[in-house]
Parts: sequence; C-alpha cells; structure tokens
Amino acid sequence: MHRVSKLSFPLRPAFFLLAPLAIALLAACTPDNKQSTFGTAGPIAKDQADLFIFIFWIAAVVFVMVEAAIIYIAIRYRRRSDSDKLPHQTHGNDRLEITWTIIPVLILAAIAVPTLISIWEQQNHVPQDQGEVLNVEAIGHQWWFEFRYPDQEVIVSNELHIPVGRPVAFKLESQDVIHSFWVPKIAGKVDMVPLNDNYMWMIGDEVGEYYGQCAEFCGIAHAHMRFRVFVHEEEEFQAWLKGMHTAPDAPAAGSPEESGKNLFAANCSSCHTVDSTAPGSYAREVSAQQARWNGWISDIENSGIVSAPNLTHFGTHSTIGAGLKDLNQKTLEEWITDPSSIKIGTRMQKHAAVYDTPDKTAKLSPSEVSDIAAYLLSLKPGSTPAGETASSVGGDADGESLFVTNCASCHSTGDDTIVGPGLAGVADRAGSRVAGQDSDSYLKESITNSGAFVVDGFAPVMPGFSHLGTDSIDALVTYLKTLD
Ligand code: HEC
Ligand code: HEC
Ligand SMILES: [Cu+2]
Repeated sequence: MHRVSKLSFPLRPAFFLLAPLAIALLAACTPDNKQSTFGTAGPIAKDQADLFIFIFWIAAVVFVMVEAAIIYIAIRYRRRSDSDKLPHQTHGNDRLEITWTIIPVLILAAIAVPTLISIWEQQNHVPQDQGEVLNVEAIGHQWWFEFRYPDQEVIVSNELHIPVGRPVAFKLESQDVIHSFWVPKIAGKVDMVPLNDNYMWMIGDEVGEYYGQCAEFCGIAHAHMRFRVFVHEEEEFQAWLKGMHTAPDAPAAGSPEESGKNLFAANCSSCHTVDSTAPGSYAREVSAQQARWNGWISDIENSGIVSAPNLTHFGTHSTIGAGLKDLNQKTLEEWITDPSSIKIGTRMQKHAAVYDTPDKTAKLSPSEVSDIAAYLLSLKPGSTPAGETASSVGGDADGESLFVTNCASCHSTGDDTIVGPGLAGVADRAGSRVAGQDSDSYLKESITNSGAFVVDGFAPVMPGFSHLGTDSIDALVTYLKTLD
C-alpha cells in the first residue's frame, strides 16, 4: 500500500512566515493607502474599482464552486481498498463537455461587456458637459515627469495642478523609453510611449493631494519615478496659474539667495530653467528642452546637458526627486551635494559638470550648496504684477552680470569647454568664422540667432537670446570682447 510521503518542508514555520507577509501585502489595499486603488477620488478610478469588484466576485464564486467540487470528488471517490478497479469513465460525454464550454463563455461574456464599454468610454470620451476641458501634455523622462499646459502656457515638473470637478484631457508622451502614467486614486494607467502619443482623461472629484507613479519598468530609478497631483478649488487653481505667470522678487543684494542665484546660473542653468513666467517663455522652454535633449543624443556618454525639470517657482513645490521626499532646505542640500543620496541613477549626477569629481559629489562648498538651496526655495510668485518681465533679464545691461545669468552655465570665460566652447579670445576668432562677417556682427548673430553658424565639434544646442533686447545684447558683445 502506498503512503503519502512527508512534505519536504515543515508546514507550520512556513505558515508563520508567510501569514504576516500576506497581511502586510494586503494592508497596501486599505482604502486609506495613498497608492491604493480603493477609496477612489475620481469617476475613472471609481469605474475601474467597481469593475474590479464585479470581476472579483465572479472569480470568487467560481473559485469556491470549483474548489468545493474538487474537495468533494477527492473525498467521495478516493481509493478505498487495494482493488485496482477503475471508476466509471466519462470521456466523450457530449452533454458534460458542452456544459463546461458554455458556462465559461457566459462568464467571460459577462466580464467582457462592461470591460469593453469602460475601455471605450475612458479612452474616447472626454466629457464635454462637465465644465471647460483642461488640456495637459504629460511627458515621461528617465526618471521624472514634465507637465505642459499648452493653452495657459505653463510648464511644471513632477507636481501637477488641476481644478476639482473639471475634465482634464491628457496627451501622453515619452522622450526616452516607455513609461506609464498612473494616479491610482483618480485614474490610470496608460503607457507613455516614445513617438506614439496616447490619450486619456480624468476628473478629480475631491480637493486634495494625490500620489502618482510610473507603472512601467523604465530603468534603474523606475520605482523612484513618482509625482503628485494637487486637486484645487477652481479659484485656487486660477490663482496658481496666475502665480506661474508672476516673476519672483529679485533677491536682496548681499543675501544668500543672491549668491545662490549666481551659483545656480553658473552651475545649473544649462539644464534647468527658473524663469518661465514672462510671455514667450513657454515656447522658449519647449525649444530649449528639445535642444538639451538633442545635445544629449549627440553625445550620450559625455554630454554636459540633458532635458531636465523646469524649476520655475520651485519654492512652491512640496517634494523633491520626482515626488520622493518632502522638499525643505535639508533635503535640497542633500540633493545638490549628492543626488544619489536621495535617488540613484539620475542623469543630473551623471552629466552635470559640477559632479565631475572622484566621488561624484558636487564641487561646491557647504555654504555654496546652502545658498543655492536658499535661492531655489525663495522662488515663488513675487509682488511684480503678472506679465512684467523679471528683472534678471536685461535691465541695467551690465554685460558681465548678463553673462553670468544667461551664459556661464555653458561657457567658461577661459579655455575650458563646458557645454559650449570657452570664450577666451573669442573676439579674435570671431572675425574669421564666417566669410564677409566682421567680429561684432558674428558675435551678435551668435547670441540672437545661434543656429546660423555652429562651431565644429559642438552640438547645436545654444538657445537664441534675442528676447534679451538690443541694449543687453550690445552689452554682452562688449563684454565678450574683453575676454582674452
Ligand atoms: C546635466 C543637466 C543638469 C544640470 C547641469 C543640473 N541638473 Fe538638476 N536635474 C537634472 C535632471 C535630469 C533632473 C531629474 C532627476 C531625476 O529625478 O531623475 C534634475 C533634478 C533636479 C532637481 C529636482 C527637481 C524635482 O522636482 O524633483 C533639483 C532641485 C535640481 N535638479 C537642482 C539642480 C541644481 C541646484 C543644479 C546645479 C548645482 C543642477 N540641478 C544641475 C539635470 C541637471
Ligand atoms: C545651453 C548652453 C549654452 C548657453 C546657455 C549659451 N551658449 Fe553659446 N554656445 C553653446 C554651444 C554648444 C556653442 C557651440 C555650437 C554653436 O556654435 O552653436 C556656442 C557658441 C557660442 C559662440 C560662438 C563661439 C565661437 O567660438 O565661435 C558665442 C559667441 C556664444 N556661444 C555666446 C554665448 C552667449 C553670449 C551666451 C549667453 C547670452 C551663450 N552663448 C549661451 C552653448 C550655449
Ligand atoms: Cu518611468
């Protein structure tokens, strides 16, 4: 007589090990959990959760019935003696086979109908009768999110702001690999695919702060690629939009913020924009971002630039590292000193010249780091009325300070290459760059229409600066001619 051999692992310890694990995993489903798809706050997430519950109960009934039948049959027809007589065989029983084909077909049909209706509605029907539709372009980057509001000409990174109860129509794009856009409590999830735009919409039903997460494995920092969604009362949302068009106040002379501003211009502004508040800055940022990306593509290993989060009014943000940590002086200092202490794998640390050190931490003293952090935290809508340009652009037309603010992140005043060529002696070579063009007009054209002539061995990533105005450009040319 055969005996069931003993299990090769001890059952009881396994149970004590696995039970707490299962409970811990299930805890993630509590409706209060920020990333749980239960406890929804928008119609799309709600429909999806309802559909899930509906399918869950069908599956639960099927599970119980099948398990019950298995247990019943195993006991009822178990081997009772040493007799080798086979039980009655049912192979080829038409009635049984038709029955167990039809039942699953009916079950699958019951699941397919509401599923297909939901998919169709959610993809194709941005509701037109629930207030004005807000258009947003969401772009996935390794490893952060960019949000563009084309109609309002606003760009933000990692923190999306939307009005409560109004439909938001998304165009989803990716600049590099496949990412996926997911706001568990409000809507989701749809892939962000390079060169193939996807569309989705959502409505936030309740004012509040919600978590977003990239839901498609996209490289080393995938799990750290998050974002926040702030759902505002309409009035608050309009105030936020207005703030995004209001320049910050200039830092007080001699303050840490002022020192931070200059350090930022010299070390960080080749990748990050901080002044997208003035009219025209939206289009400029879109093309600057593309140029940074082209610069990276043209030299993936050594490029000094790469598309990066827009830091306009960064002081109003509540998170850092794409939704990873709360934003404050301390976390910001940690990030600037050594981004991987907060998030591994950032392109910032890999490409920014300021991290070109043996241990990959910033070439900045603790007080310089602190000044930059203070400056970034001070970036908030100021008292300048919307529409007026920031004082950092042009103004007193001092060539050197214009250079520090606008050019120093890509150009050294010596021979070193940062992103562009070092500008020592540029006036001497300027006269012989383009046949028939003298030094002054070459320098002027380099600044206003930078694509007209591209220096050999460099990527065409320098943005145009005609928005600075004639006086500032003349001052810059005068300053460049002093460099030797
Ligand atoms: C080579 C381009 C590059 C340079 C130069 C650069 N950064 Fe970044 N920065 C990035 C990229 C890319 C990210 C996104 C990193 C991520 O989340 O994966 C980023 C992210 C950030 C963030 C976080 C934004 C957010 O919402 O999470 C801050 C703050 C920041 N950078 C500050 C700085 C400062 C300060 C400097 C200068 C000391 C600097 N950066 C220089 C590319 C750059
Ligand atoms: C995003 C980086 C970046 C910024 C910011 C930038 N440049 Fe450039 N610049 C470059 C690159 C790259 C080149 C070389 C390729 C080319 O000619 O376009 C260049 C070329 C030049 C040249 C031609 C140099 C030569 O040897 O012929 C001049 C002059 C110049 N830049 C001046 C400026 C001035 C002035 C500013 C600020 C108002 C500025 N650049 C801002 C990247 C930048
Ligand atoms: Cu991703």
